[in-house]
Amino acid sequence: RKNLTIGLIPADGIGQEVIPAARTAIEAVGSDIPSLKFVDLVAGFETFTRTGTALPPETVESLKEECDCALFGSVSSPSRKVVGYSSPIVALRKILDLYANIRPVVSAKQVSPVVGVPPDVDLVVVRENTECLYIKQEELRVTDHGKEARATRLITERASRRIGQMAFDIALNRPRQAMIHKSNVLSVTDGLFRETVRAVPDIEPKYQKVTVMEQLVDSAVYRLFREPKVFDVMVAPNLYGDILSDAAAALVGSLGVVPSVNAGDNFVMGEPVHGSAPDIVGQGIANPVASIRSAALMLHHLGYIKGANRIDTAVDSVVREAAYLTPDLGGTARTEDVVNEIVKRI
Ligand code: NAD
Ligand code: K
Ligand code: MN
Repeated sequence: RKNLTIGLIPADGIGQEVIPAARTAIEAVGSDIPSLKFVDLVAGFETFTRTGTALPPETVESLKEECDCALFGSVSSPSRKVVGYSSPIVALRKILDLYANIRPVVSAKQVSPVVGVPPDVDLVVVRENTECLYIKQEELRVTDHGKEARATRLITERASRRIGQMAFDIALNRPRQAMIHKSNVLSVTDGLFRETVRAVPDIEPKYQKVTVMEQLVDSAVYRLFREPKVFDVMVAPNLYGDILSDAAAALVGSLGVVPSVNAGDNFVMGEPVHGSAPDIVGQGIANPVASIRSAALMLHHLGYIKGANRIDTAVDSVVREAAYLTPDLGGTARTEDVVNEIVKRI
């Protein structure tokens, strides 16, 4: 690869604070990435209130035509329906066919100030990213007995198979794969997911060496808290994967350290798992680690292994020191202290 053009979409809230941090970290390994270029792009609720659309066509066009990959921050989606608004991140995953959301959740070793955090969590949530309840087909009608709301949940064989393949690929380097579902209740939808993922090794024998286990989603959350070490790769439909990764984030101390990539066959987008964190926005204390690690994960996915490893190694060493922990991890460091130190160590 000759050039690397990265679209930057900080979007709302602390996205504006942590995506510039991720950019700084990538620039610090710039010598490993020839012809690095950044393109600033807009999306989000603030963009919606300003322009009437949360995902301007120019942003989509630039991502498709100009960018090799992107970093997305976080969007502030209102809990109530706002006419004309629709989440740009859900739309982007669909438009760019980023069908897998890969979320490694790893304990930062020796984060001693974080009380009660088990030191040995090391798992990857592989979340299906295009369907399930996130197709957002909801309807509201008024009946004789009051309002009635319905949502359609879509599970297809195609999407289940490709997320299954992605998960088995990741599991080739790890001993175990757990399928998470609720097919005891939802035997048709989750049943199809389960059956399709289970059948992946029949199609591709190289996956037969992976040990497969299953766990219903509710008891999976319970077990995650009781004995996180049993989990390795967790593959799940969209909604369960979303919930599981936030739960797993609690185990490692904070959502502020958990990265992800949205990956498809032709594009990859790094994105911290957390949202726009309105409770801490503008205070300069957002933890930039999730975004910086998302940048490293994205570079790794693109084959820039050396640059990715340099970022990760620097982050590993910085989060070991109490002086560089932000308030979410029990410290008093500010975003810029952490970023400066990471860049220094890179
Ligand atoms: P959130 O992830 O924004 O925040 C949850 C808690 O974690 C808050 O206490 C927050 O301060 C803390 N936190 C999150 N990231 C942090 C960081 N980097 N450093 C320090 N602390 C951090 O979830 P929420 O409060 O449920 O949602 C807020 C908004 O974010 C909502 O509008 C929601 O729609 C949106 N959201 C967006 C995405 C996305 O962009 N993909 C994901 C989740 C939520
Ligand atoms: K996010
Ligand atoms: Mn989420």
